[in-house]
Amino acid sequence: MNQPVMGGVVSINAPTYIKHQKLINWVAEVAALTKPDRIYWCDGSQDEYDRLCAEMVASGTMKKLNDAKRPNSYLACSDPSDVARVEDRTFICSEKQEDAGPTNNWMPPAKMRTTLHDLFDGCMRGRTMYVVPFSMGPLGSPIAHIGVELSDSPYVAVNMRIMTRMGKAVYEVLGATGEFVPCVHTVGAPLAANQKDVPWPCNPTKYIVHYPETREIWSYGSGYGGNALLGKKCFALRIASTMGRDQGWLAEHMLILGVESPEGKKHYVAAAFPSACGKTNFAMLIPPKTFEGWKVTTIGDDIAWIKPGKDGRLYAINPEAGYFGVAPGTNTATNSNCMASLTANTIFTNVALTDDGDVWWEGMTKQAPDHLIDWQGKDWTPEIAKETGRKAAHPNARFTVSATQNPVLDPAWDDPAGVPISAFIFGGRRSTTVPLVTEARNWVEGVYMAATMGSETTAAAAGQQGVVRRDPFAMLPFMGYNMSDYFQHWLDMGKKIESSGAVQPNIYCVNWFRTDENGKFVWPGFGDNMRVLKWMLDRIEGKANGVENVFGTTPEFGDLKWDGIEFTQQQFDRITSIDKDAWEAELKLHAELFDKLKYHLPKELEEAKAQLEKRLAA
Ligand code: O2Y
Ligand code: MN
Repeated sequence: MNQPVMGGVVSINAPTYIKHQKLINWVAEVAALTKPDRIYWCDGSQDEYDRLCAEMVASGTMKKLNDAKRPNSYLACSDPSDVARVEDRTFICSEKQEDAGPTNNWMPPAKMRTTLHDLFDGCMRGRTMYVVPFSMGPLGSPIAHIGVELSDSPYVAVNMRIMTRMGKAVYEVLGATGEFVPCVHTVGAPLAANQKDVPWPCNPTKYIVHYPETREIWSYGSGYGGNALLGKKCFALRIASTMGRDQGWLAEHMLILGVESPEGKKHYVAAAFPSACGKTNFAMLIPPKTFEGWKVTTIGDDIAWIKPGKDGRLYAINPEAGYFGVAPGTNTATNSNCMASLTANTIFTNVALTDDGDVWWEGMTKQAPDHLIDWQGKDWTPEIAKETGRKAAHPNARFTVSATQNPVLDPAWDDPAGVPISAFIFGGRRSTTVPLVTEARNWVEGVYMAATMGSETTAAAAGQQGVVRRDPFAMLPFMGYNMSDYFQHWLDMGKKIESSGAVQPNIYCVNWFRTDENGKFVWPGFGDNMRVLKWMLDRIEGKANGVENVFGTTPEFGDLKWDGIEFTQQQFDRITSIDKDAWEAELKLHAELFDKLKYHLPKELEEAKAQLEKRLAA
């Protein structure tokens, strides 16, 4: 049954259905370095998932929730030091520093390899190394790619089963010689003989390392989210963006949704927002009741892989198979489709535990339960929260759930051909300055809008919150190469579509987050974003008006459908007005960004900026 290959002390015991000798040799090599006690080859079955979860319940890593409340669901609470992506420990190790660019941490690959070699030497002692084969995208799709993650975390193995197409079938697609992205992950906490484990092993030293030229990922010290589930940000964005540059496609931090009109006309749009700007909510949007017959369906909530089709149009897949969404703030009013997705078969991380064995987080219900065990295992009551400000759930608490539990999952979500993209939307969290919606007049203007996006920071990444940071294309933490070369790649893709004779997708810039003098959001957001979406689709169909201004084309009050909401012209003006002084200041920030990115910065973008400045001054 097995093909034993000795790699150091541990027996490799690769299953005989794996025909890929290079993969087996690589597993042996990594095992020889990391020295796990055992190697386990994941098959992706339900039995395996249940068994690994039961083992984690026994070891204290997870709690099983009350089956009567939330069947087959679990709660994991991380070490308090390991709660978010660690951008300052994330490295792009290209041979040349300018290929990583000024927005990425960089170290020469040879130097990083030496550092990591020492850290990985024996790092899995006392643990099991899980071999996790996964496909990003529908198995065998021409838009999909394969990865294999070696991890000493069973939490990673079970989360990868939800987040990707994980298991045996991947080896069939790989065959004897197929390409895969090798991903090595360790929590960095080897166990000495008889040493008792902790519920969430991790290491204060963290490295999230990408080698774009050899397409490898090495992650050390964290068991959390994007640091550890290497198919997500590391592969599907950082490594895939470099693959896209080299192969002529796009790997983007974008949700993909389908919108169907009452007449049955359907469009797919892809939308980029920085972390924790409500991408999951937008992807599962429920139109207002007055939008009878309009349907919004989800292809993906976080990442899009987009390749040109034979007809020259862009076709997108969601490379993921599940959602790793932010729990706090999610409720039946903000995202009832999401809440419906979470009723069973879900892994929760860093939310609070109720006395009857269910979960709770801030914003889940209007009234908090009288008593909870918070994400750090401490008693929590509303009174304690009032006195201390202590949250029951960590602000970056997450759920991991299969896409198939989403009641509005698009029928084409698993289509290997992908879906044609009619529009790109770029948005940020801006309390001032940026209007509700603007349509770019052409591809270059759209790329300029996306390149200069800014957003107020949130809890999704470690670091200061609430400050505006430039986040081009919402890709700042996820770019695998030089940002200016990426802008050029987008410009080239636009030209490629144009020269094929296909219609380029429209490009829009949106901002749901402008506030009034009391700091309250003026735009209701959530389902009401449908009003903006409808205007975009009507524009694509040539059915809606707009007015040209300094930055592009925007709707007038009467161009949006207002049935079912009391929203005044005055409120509309408040979120669409263009403050000349604010924009002069904003353009100075664009200039600062362009100065930082001056190496290889496309001339077209500098020209677009000069034209904007001219129009603003007129
Ligand atoms: O990956 C994490 O640890 C949390 S951040 C995250 C999770 C899911 C989707 N997007 C993000 C993000 O930061 O953009
Ligand atoms: Mn994201």
